[in-house]
Amino acid sequence: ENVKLAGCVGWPEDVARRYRAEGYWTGRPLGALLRDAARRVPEQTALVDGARRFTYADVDDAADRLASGLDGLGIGPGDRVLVHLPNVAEFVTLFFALARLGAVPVLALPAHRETEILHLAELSGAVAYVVPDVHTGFDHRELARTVAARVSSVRHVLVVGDAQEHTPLSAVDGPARERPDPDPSDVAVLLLSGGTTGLPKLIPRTHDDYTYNAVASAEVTGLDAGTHYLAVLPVAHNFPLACPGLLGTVAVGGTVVLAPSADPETAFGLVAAERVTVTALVPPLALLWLEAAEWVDADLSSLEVLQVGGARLKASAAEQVGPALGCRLQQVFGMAEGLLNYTRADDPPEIVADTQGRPLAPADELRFVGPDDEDVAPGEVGELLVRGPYTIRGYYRAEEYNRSAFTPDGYYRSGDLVRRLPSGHLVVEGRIKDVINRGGEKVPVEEVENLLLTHPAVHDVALVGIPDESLGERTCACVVPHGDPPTQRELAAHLRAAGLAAFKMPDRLRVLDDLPRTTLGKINRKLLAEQVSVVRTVG
Ligand code: J2J
Repeated sequence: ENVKLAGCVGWPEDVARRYRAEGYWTGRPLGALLRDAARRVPEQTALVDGARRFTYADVDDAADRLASGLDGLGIGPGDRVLVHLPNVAEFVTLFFALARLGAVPVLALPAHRETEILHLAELSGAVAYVVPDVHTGFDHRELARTVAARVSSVRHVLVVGDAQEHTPLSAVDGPARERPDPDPSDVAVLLLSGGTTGLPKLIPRTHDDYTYNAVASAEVTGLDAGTHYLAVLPVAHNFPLACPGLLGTVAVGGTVVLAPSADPETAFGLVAAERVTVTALVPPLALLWLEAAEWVDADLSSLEVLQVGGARLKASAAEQVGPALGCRLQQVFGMAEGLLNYTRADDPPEIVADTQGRPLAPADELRFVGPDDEDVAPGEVGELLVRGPYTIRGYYRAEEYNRSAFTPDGYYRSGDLVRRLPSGHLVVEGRIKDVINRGGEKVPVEEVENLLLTHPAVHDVALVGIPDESLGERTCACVVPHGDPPTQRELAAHLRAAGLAAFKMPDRLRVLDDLPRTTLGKINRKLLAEQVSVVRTVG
């Protein structure tokens, strides 16, 4: 057992030895990425957040001081800290401060609300909850009150900005000093799974595996000290955090520019002003950028690489990226559980347009299986199973779920239906897991259904994905009513009152007399999705 945080599943000892011997795991903790850059290029701009600019020396010092301050609050190795911050500089200092302490950030998304946050706080046993004061009109201090009152492990609420009765993060301070490095095989971060059935799961990533993830990704994406990476997506997500994202950029001593919002006008302004070279988008945003490039007057000539991932990008959109934005497209098929696939700079154009890339590491082991868990014929579509040097062997504190989410020999069952071309590139064809991929935002079907069932007018419900031009798919709640059918507005209000993230609100409502079932009595989701996807023409 090489992971000391209780509730985690480590790699078998012989496998771990091999990953070290083959150079995947170098023993470098995440905190060292920043430290090394601060030594090499102390005066280089590390971080831009609005009018605030920080050199590597600044961020390094701020992280050390914050680490001491957190230490002073009694936060130490192995403690979980629930981080619920948007793209602000404090996210970066806090992330590295925790890395240096050996404490473990739990990375919630800005869109998450009470339902998700309470679940994450309880599941992780977080000792602290870190929030902005008000973000996009939502007062996080109020939510923090609820969390502190309801989750007994939470001893500290730290606020970026006006803290009211809570502790301002800026007051958490102490002398900058070097500390002993955490063990590189320790858990460094708990990411959220977008890919699982039921409530969100926590993904334990170690220093060794996540450092490899960021450094190797920086290499395939071609980052170097001249990189200006624009973080458009929330940096709490694996893609902009470490694929190569923020951590990959720090690893090469480049500059990270934090975008306060993802809309093209804001982002294009930052691209022009900061001479941005690389950014990462989900497909709906990429489509928006392609359109906006025609009417927003901004100099995008610095852009070299646009990464697109999180959901399938249409080939027609992929082909437009070069001509419209004047940069190279990199498709990314990734998952917070580990495996990353990238198209490469020297791939032929049709591979870049038509595939979701190929695995990052030569040691990534992929299988494509049918319902019987047998390998499908080469080139056929099967469920993608994976294990490798940066793919987890188990979710955090999920012993029972892990038995079905992983094979006995340690492969992660991705739930994605994928085929592999002779070149090794992958094409994502669909999925078998109960998650709706709403333009890269993952909607866990069961979680939403269970909340909908608590509405008095809902007798039975199924949430299904229906095709959508820009999002790829959107959600439709198929409701069998109890008495008068509820309206979509009532259902949304009900879910909002329960504190569910806005992206999980059903986009559509269909009222039905009953739900189609399989012979085993389970809801026939496939048939249901087909039924409600049919555009009804009025005769
Ligand atoms: C189709 N489906 C895709 C793609 C992810 C980089 C990029 C994305 C994520 C991510 C990530 C897809 N085409 N190009 O962590 O580092 C779907 C699959 C996958 C699930 C994982 C990264 N790229 N997907 O999206 O953990 O279904 O990670 O299993 O949020 O998104 O979701 P998530």
